[in-house]
Amino acid sequence: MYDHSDYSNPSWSVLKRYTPQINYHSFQTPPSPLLTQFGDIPVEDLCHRILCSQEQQNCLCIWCTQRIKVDLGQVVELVLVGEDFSGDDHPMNIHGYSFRVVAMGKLPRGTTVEDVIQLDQQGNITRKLEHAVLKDTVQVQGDGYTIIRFTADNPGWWLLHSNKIVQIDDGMAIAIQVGESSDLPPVPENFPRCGSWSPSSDENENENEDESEEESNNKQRKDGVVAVRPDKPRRS
Ligand SMILES: [Cu+2]
Repeated sequence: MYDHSDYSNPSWSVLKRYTPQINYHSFQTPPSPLLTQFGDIPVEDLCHRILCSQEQQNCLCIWCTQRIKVDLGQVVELVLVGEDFSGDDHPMNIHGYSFRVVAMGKLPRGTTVEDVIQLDQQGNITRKLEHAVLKDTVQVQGDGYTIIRFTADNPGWWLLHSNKIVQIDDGMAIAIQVGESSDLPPVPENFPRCGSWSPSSDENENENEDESEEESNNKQRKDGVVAVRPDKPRRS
């Protein structure tokens, strides 16, 4: 996970590690719900580390609907490493599960993922596998690591994200896909569908004249319409 205190003011060409990220990517909200309209998501938006090589991390492969796919019933271990310029801590929250916190540690400034892998390979990280605390949100220290485990027995799409609002809004999140579509109940007939939507300038003007911002927001919620932020660059 990466973060930087000046991430609100970089030029887009130096975004790498200047926006809140997981695995070098900032999560881009998909144009339609992953759970009910997976087939409508452009495949190139569903970024995966295999698609985004080390070299690509330096170009536009930054914003994407990144995911980790796991099998239904698989025991999942995630090693969360705080590797960023700011040294900030990240309160990471998972949806759909509680997890066991099996290890946690604080390391010197400038610690990298590779350092943590090496530490583990040398046997210097001990996992508590009995009576480990059960949580759905846990702090990952800047320049530190937190290791969590859970059994992926709840099929679907679940978000893992920082609970700091500015960090989730700017992309410190990843979707965890558990199982296949066939593991889920079918989407009900006539279930509402939606996609990207932006108001026209005319609609904007009318809204400003006729409604307060709160009224406008309530109207959008009732309509079930979710707008994707138009100012974020998309992968091309
Ligand atoms: Cu959450």
